[in-house]
Amino acid sequence: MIPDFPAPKFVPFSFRALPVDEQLQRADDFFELMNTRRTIREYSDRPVPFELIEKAITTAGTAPSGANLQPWRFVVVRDAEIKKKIREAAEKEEYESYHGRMSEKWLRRLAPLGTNEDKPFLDIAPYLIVVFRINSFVEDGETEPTYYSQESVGIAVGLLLAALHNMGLATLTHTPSPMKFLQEILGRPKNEVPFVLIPVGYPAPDAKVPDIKRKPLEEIMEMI
Ligand code: IYR
Repeated sequence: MIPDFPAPKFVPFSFRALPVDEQLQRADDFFELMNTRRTIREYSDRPVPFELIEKAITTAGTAPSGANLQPWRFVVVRDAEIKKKIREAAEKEEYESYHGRMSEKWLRRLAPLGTNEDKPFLDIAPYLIVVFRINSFVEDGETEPTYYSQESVGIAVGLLLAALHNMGLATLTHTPSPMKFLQEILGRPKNEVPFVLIPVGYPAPDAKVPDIKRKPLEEIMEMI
């Protein structure tokens, strides 16, 4: 090992082994919970306690990450004016996407979901969580890259969605393309790359979701 590298430091890990029947029960309960999650595109403006958002982001921050660099930033937007700016900019990009940038194959795949360039959820949902991926950082005057940041941030977003769903909140993973306007509107530095925009709130009382199915286990798992 190179002499001036930091020495690893270990602490005991406290592990509580669960009886198998409790493992099975928890496995069922968690699946049942997650199986009720749906992407929601119609929101109520009913306010959401901010503590819930903080707890969800704290949970997302438990995700594993490359070299433990935790290359994520969660920008929470509650301000109505900023939400409106984001909606306008997103709808402008989405108009271009739906009217020429997306291929016919892509549009055909989206047709069953009923999406289009109108994004009312961007100013109706009480919060937008804009997730940024930190691709480099400066320490002691030196620029360093982060590692596996796509994977790391993807995992953190998965935990965030699960945490919010567990709290009884609805979410949508929205990826307006290109997303550079988010960096500008939210005043983020260049090393923070927009990753996904997540409206959070309660579903509108009359919200509908597309009639789509999840692949069964046999289709997604291979046992060898
Ligand atoms: N970003 C666009 C288009 C879109 C793309 C995919 I892939 C989706 O699964 C859903 C939508 C939009 O948000 O409408």
